[in-house]
Amino acid sequence: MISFGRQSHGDYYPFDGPGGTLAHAFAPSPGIGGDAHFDEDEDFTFRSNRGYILFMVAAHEFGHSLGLSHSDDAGALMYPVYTYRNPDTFILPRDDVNGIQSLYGPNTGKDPSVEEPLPPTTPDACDSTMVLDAVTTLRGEMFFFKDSFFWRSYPQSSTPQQSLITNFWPDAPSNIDAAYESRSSDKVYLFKGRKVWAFRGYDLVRGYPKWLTRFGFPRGVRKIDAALYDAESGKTLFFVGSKYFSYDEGRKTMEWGPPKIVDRTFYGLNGRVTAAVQHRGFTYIYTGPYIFEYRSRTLSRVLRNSFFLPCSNF
Ligand SMILES: [Ca+2]
Ligand SMILES: [Ca+2]
Ligand SMILES: [Zn+2]
Ligand SMILES: [Zn+2]
Repeated sequence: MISFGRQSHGDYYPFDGPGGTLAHAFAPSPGIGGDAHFDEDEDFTFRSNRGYILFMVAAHEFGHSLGLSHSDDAGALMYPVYTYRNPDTFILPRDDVNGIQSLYGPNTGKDPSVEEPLPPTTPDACDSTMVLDAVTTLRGEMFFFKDSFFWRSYPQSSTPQQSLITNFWPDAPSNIDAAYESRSSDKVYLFKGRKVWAFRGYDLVRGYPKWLTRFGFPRGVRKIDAALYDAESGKTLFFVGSKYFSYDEGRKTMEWGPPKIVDRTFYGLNGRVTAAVQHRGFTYIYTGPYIFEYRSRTLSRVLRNSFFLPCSNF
């Protein structure tokens, strides 16, 4: 039985008004088992990122109705925190597929001629070959992007927290190319292809996304590999292939002249830049799963992803 109710609605689990609990469902058993109840006081929506998408909430609850409990995989449908996701492109994640198949077995009636999308997996910090999409600071924290996710590292905690990008910025793209924080304007910029998004706090800045050309890139630049705000010079470096462009944050103009060669500035770097960030006076240039640490343009050591993102499975 599927129903909507508010406050006390006939079981021992009254709802709590707007926010808080969105719905609940009972594990398989006789009587109330399998039933799903939705809080009538919530703003459920079909597609909008204001309010809660009923499809996502219902899919989670029916997981409970079928016997699944919560997952600690931040990408799972059965993760206990509601996150905005586009229901048109949602594919049941691997963790939930594994969960439901552990109860009911795999689908034996599959039509082999129909190609089904692969269940997405959540990036794992224990994967030593993982290549991050982008890294940035944001109001004293560090953000590490990969696919639809980021890890957020709080200064007061040693274990970075993983969540979906849309959990923080519902309007943001996934699989971004680059990111950086402009401290002077208190904005964070996310880059994907020829577009750039700017956020202040959780909010998309009015007028965004904009085209890359807004920064003064030549037309031939179709995407950037990484972005780095350099506190010393007040410039943002945009890495494209073996070169980089410098953007003056104060004057809001791209530096005149041809782009510079990356490894003439960052000696010792031996691969394409994949991400970059400054933190506590050091510059960290990522190339694949390696991090090159520089202090005033001098290479001090080569680290691995695990330096900031320790593997916490054991
Ligand atoms: Ca509620
Ligand atoms: Ca990148
Ligand atoms: Zn109920
Ligand atoms: Zn739940």
